[in-house]
Amino acid sequence: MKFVLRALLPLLLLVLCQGRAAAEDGYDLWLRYHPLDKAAAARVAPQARGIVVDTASSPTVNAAVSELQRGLQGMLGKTPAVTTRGAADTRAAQTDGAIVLASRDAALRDGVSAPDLDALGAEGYLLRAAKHGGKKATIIAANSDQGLLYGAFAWLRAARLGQPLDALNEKSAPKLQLRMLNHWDNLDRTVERGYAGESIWNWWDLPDVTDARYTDYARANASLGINGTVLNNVNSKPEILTAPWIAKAAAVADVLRPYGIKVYLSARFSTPLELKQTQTADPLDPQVAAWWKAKADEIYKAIPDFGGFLVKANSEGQPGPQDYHRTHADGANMLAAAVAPHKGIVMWRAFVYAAEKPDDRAKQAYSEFKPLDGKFADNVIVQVKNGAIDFQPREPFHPLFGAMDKTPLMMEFQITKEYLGYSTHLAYLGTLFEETLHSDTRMKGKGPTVAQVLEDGGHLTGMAGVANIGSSRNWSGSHFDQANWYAFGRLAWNPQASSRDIAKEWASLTFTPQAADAITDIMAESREAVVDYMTPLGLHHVMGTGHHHGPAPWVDNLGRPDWNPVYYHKADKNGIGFDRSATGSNALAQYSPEIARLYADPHTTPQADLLWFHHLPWDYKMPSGRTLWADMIAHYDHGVAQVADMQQRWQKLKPMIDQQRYEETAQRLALQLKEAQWWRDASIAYFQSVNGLPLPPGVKAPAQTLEYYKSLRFPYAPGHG
Ligand code: GCW
Repeated sequence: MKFVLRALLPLLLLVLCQGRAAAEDGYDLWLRYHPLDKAAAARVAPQARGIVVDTASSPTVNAAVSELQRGLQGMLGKTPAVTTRGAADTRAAQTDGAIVLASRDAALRDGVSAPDLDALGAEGYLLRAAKHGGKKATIIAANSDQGLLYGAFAWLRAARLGQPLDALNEKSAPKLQLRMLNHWDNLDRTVERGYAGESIWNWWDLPDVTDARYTDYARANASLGINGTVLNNVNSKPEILTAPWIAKAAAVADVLRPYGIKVYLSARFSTPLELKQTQTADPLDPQVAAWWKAKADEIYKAIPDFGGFLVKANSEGQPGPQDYHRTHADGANMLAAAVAPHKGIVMWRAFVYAAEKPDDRAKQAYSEFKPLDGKFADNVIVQVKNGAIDFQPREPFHPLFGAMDKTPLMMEFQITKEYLGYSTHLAYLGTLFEETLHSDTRMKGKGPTVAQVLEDGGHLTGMAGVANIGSSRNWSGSHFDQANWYAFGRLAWNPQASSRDIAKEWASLTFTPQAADAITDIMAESREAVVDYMTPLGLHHVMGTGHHHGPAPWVDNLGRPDWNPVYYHKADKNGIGFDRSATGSNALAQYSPEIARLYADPHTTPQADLLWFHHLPWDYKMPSGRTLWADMIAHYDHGVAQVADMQQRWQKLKPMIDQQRYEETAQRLALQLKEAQWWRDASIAYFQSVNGLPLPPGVKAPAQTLEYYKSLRFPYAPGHG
């Protein structure tokens, strides 16, 4: 027996070790409650001797308790005892070091002031080292169960980030009301612009089978304060609003509800007509309005806290009110009236452009929505993409921000990286989000910034992120793409937070505090690297047709002018760039007079947006002293060099990162380097074929001919139909 054991021991150890390594597949996200080292455990354990639930029990409170238990079990290897109301006197003397989940009343008894609690609003929380029943304790207080849940996550975060738990005094309340994911998930489980496997929603098995992953999804989102999710693609199908699918959505809603996450659906404007239940989808037709009212009633019966509808109308071929010569406001208000009795809302997208209109695509949303300012019902919020074209690696902020005084606007960011290298390129989007949010609209001299516009939006405020979540084991397709989900959630809670702080926090929680600074440095430079090797100096939309993978600045033969890269860069023998000043499309006039004035002159236009607003000669003198052509090339080269740099920095971190996540990231960085080089080479080869200029001295010629780059095809690229 002994001998057998001894012989088996190495095998056993191997299995155990592999078991541990396998746990490092990224599934745990930033909620990775691994055993703390000795010093950290000595700091945390005395502050977590018990959990006291000084509030009435509810599914949400239970979720908070079980998260604390899970976290403490993971970090300390033991679960503290829980004292609940009813079962015991929760105010009776405990030992020092309990975590107390305190309702408003309980918090007042523990000495938290009413104004402090008032400041938390409906969803905020407070963490404070105080006394409870005469003993030292940490009070987690809130005005709602949801606030307590957020507080529990915040305490766990503080514990893992090494904050002094015995001196906690943190108050936090969300600055926006709607903190929302938008899934572009189709009913067949494909995901438009999804690079992380199939849809997380297993529609086929629902409603009878609810994947355990839905609960982990809810935990991850609640840990960031995300409180809403649109389950299906904005390119929506009528079926989603039929009884079987409402039942499926209801089953998901049941799982998410304890975590404070409401379910919303994308509605196709022509649904009643396509289901052959009305003769038209005209929003002013009483029969149509009645159909939507009845439909809303039906949905609310199944999902009493249903959030409402998200609508993409009259954009890229989707039906909408304009099909009946009605306005976006007519359409939105009709739907809004249907959900209003249930306190539902309508999020109406401003991402509209039409091929028939010869005007600059960047101007169309503003042109259509600005005249409608003040015409939307109270429960409508207009959802505006961060920039006026389409989720490019860099765009100036959308001119609608700051221009709609009487209409609440919410931000739409894209978390999934449709245009920034899918889930293979490492690009931290926190810096992109922050850049837009910090942009100064200069509508009132100095300010408001886009973040302030969002926060002052009126009685509805919000931010949406197009999700990068799928059924892939690590959720987002790559480990670093998890950071983009994280950053979105943290910025939706506080749009003025620093992307660098968020990156560091994420890196500490997801990897290890020892590597956090180095990882943060990689992240901080990563998105600018993408801009440099793909679209430097304000270039945009030069990606491959349809799938948007790789460079294709040469494409000029698509059905509509504004689908062609040549439409966006307008390069010819003499120069390059889109003139959006008064001599061109004058999109600049949609911004505040001060921005319009500043950007009218290429010399006072930020270099990063130069070719977005100006068409300039190839020999235009840049502040660097180089010509525009030489400067562009320098940017391409810099982008490639940055990726090489990121790769080397990652290699140095090897001893600090578990093997699986190290390798998976290293492989992607190697691929990114190849693709960055491809972007650089193909772009230079093409633009050189247009301008006929020699390469500046010392610049390496592209590795292949332009014909070679043009010949590449990607019919099976993911995320695209
Ligand atoms: O970014 C573009 C995408 C489309 C998307 C559209 C939109 C859902 O290429 O795939 O459709 O924007 O935002 O509606």
